[in-house]
Amino acid sequence: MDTTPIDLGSIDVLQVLDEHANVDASRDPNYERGQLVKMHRGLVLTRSFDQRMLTMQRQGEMGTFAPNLGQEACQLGQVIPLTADDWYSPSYRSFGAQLWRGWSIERLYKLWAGYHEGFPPPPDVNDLPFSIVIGSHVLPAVGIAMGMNYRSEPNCVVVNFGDGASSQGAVAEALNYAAVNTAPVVFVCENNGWAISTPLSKQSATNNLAVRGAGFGIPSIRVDGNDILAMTMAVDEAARRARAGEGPTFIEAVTFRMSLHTTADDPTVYREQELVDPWEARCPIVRFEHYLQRNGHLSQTEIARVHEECDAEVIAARDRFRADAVARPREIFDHIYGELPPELEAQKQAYLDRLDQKGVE
Ligand SMILES: Cc1ncc(C[n+]2csc(CCOP(=O)(O)OP(=O)(O)O)c2C)c(N)n1
Ligand SMILES: [Mg+2]
Repeated sequence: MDTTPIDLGSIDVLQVLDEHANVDASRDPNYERGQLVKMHRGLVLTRSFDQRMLTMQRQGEMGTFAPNLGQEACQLGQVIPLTADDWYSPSYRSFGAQLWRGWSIERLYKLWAGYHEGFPPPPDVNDLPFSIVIGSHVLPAVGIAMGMNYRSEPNCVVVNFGDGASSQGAVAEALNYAAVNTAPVVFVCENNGWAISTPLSKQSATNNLAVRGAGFGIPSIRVDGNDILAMTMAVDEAARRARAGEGPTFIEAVTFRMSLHTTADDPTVYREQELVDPWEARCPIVRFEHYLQRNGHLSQTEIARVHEECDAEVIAARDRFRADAVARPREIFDHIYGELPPELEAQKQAYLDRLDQKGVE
């Protein structure tokens, strides 16, 4: 099992399970059955949630939503090796990782439906709220890692950002600062091929984004992002290095955005289906299920049951969300400023008057 980060010039793709679920035995981490079953459940729950959210958005229950179809392994693998004392700084597409870290399904429903109760991370979960401002959250993640350095805490921070974000200046500054100061941070660049309608080829002259980490002197590695075992191993090794005071690692997770950028997007107007089709065969969940079956960890019947149970779990959470989520339109000015600036105070008054006129509570 060789997960040693590789120098610029020899950056390679780490893969344990190939597209046909054949295992590179020299790299198989041989996780225990209990861990493998938990990982599988996490993948399936992520997909069930994704599909339910899309339906709920189309039925008017969610404001918007950023699906992660096909990126489930990449997302879970980046947090599976973390402890509760490590920190995670997600992007808006990271709900699979959030579910694994301890966010409840109801909290995520509330978040995407616009209820402020859904936004704060749950108590005792060391996560930041996700960032929508592309790349901006990578700098504070390095800041948290520097805090660990100053306090000699043996922990690390994982921060996740996209291929598009990797072209932002803030990300370059974060990489450089972390490298120079040996910050215990794991940069996970989730290269899903697209930044909304912009393909990687239009925003990067190299299709190997791991060189962006290596260029700053950070040990960097490319990983098959649709291979849950490879992702988990790579992040585990990077987290171990970070906690041991050996500084940052840059992981380029190569995957593909199978679905919409967000529910406001229609990819059929800018990309051909032929580009998407080959990735169907690389489905991270099907691949892992073949592995589990071949190794006698789960039967076909047990796998089907996990899918049913996860679907039932997201439906039950939806029903609790519906019962609990009561719109309170009078609060919409209340959660940003401690003291409202005068122009917003005037807007608030006008808005409240209008609610009064319409008889809205
Ligand atoms: C600073 C900034 N610029 C532009 C946008 C608009 N925007 C939202 S998502 C996105 C694309 C991001 O692509 P990528 O980083 O590859 O992440 P992905 O959506 O593929 O997960 C852009 C340009 C933004 N949110 N923030
Ligand atoms: Mg992208």
